[in-house]
Amino acid sequence: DTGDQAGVATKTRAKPKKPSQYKVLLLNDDYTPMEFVVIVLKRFFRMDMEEATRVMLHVHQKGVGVCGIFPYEVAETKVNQVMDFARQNQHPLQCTLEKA
Ligand code: NFA
Repeated sequence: DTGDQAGVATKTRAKPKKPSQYKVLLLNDDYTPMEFVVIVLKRFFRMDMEEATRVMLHVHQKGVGVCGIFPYEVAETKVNQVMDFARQNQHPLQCTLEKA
């Protein structure tokens, strides 16, 4: 530190920052079957049946819900996996990122 006040440390050094965290959000739509959303939450977010059902119903009722919070690269991978899986099965399910 190069603080000019005696005994007062100032923040001059580069401080390692925690990697920023991102929420992975699932959006409601009128067409994706509820069972498919539960499968997605179990497969990509390692939820059990009870938690997957709770999160699916939350998204269904509120319009949006959080599947999990991850470092950016992990969150981006999850979004891509969900979007690919939905597309392969011809469902319009949408998944996105938001800074936590
Ligand atoms: N709203 C969808 C339905 O009634 C279910 C759904 C829930 C879709 C959560 C997307 C996300 N079939």
